[in-house]
Amino acid sequence: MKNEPAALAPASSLRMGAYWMPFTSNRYLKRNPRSRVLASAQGAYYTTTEGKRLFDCLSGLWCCPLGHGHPKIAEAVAKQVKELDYSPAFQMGHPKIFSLAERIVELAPAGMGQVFFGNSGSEAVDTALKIAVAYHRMKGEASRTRLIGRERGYHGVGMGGISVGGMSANRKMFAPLTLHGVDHLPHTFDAEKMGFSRGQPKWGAHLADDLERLVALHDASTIAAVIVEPMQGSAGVLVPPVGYLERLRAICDKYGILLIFDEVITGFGRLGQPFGAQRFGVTPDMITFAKIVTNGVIPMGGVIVKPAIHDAFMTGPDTAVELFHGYTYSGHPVAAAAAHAALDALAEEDAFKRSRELEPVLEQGMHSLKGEPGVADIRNIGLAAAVEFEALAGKPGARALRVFERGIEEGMLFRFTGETIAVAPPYISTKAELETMVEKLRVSIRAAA
Ligand code: PXG
Ligand code: PLP
Repeated sequence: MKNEPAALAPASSLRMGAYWMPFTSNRYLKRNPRSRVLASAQGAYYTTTEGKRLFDCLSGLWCCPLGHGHPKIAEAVAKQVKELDYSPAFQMGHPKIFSLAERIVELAPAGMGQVFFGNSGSEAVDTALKIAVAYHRMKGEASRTRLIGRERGYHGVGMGGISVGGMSANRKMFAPLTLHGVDHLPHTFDAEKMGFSRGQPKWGAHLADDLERLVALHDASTIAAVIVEPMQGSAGVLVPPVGYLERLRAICDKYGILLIFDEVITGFGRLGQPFGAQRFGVTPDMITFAKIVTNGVIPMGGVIVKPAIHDAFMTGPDTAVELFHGYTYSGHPVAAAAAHAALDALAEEDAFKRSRELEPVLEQGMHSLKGEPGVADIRNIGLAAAVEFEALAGKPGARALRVFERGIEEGMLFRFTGETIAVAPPYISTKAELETMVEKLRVSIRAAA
């Protein structure tokens, strides 16, 4: 294969001490590095430094659904580096970023108007929260500062993102740094009411009414925005109950609260439509995105806003800066070139349709794991699914780790966190590859019992 390095040095030969790895059990991995270092990738497969081939069950970290080494994206990036490698982000632009913003607005649900760019989902989220608070101030409602997130939500690791996020491990260490005036809606998962749901659970729309409780408690005049993932990805594919997002939208409208959909995972086809907003038929006021916009090849993220939000800032003398926010690499030309090529490929390969076609294959396969040892729940929507386990007695998280490790032996790179295994395979997967993935997961679950 053309992307294979000439000679593979096994991971055990690497000096690993200097690299502090993110969201990783550093000591365990560095003691057991075999099959944990990736040397190359092509299509839907990685190759480890030991030469083991692994099917990419989570599309990287949810970001590479067109497969690795995509020739058109690689070519676009190489060309861009030679043509215009960097362009100052402030007070200057370059052609590809204007046209990219236009393309993203076209893909988004009707009614969105402008795009602000950053480099990651975390930056996108912090940007959206800042815009929300500043927007209300521009409109003469400076008292609207409160932000509402949701339990089990993941909104990246910025100070804003961990504040509205709802994963306790990501917050407790940093509690003194989290924002004041943040509250959380309850998460929507209930094993008794919706265990082993396929797609959207029928039960749970009423959980959105908790927003009414928060409005009564804090008063609408203090609330700027509600931010939720349409489908909670990191928490292990928690799917919104039928009617839930509609109800959140209605309550936000009633009280003038902005609704932000964090679509860092659900954007660009993971749920079979360009955005989760279209899949669920609910249009928020802002959408955050990242990941798939470049197929994961170059970092990029951003926020899509309604024109009314953008226009609220366009006041005062036209020589004044309207929004005091931005990153050195906002709208980076190489990221923009990668994004154009990724959007071209998504269209040319009819990728959203492909995602929809594979959804029932994944659903059928994953739910066939019901009854395997320790399986407590299975959930799915779009091309994403998760299996949640009962913990092994006295060893929280150990079962999912064992499944993950056995998966590698079986040629599968699963994603494990806590007691769950998540999969979000590439759109380019074949039906047979998804069926093999499920059978290897079954073998791994049995081996971990
Ligand atoms: N919002 C959402 C909804 C996300 O899923 C972020 C923000 C942050 O994006 P960045 O680019 O700053 O990481 C995310 C990221 C996993 C996993 O395995 C999920 C994410 C990242 C890494 C792993 O579930 N989501
Ligand atoms: N820290 C320092 C000292 C800087 O000068 C800058 C940007 O100029 C930043 C942080 C922010 O970096 P970035 O724009 O890449 O987010």
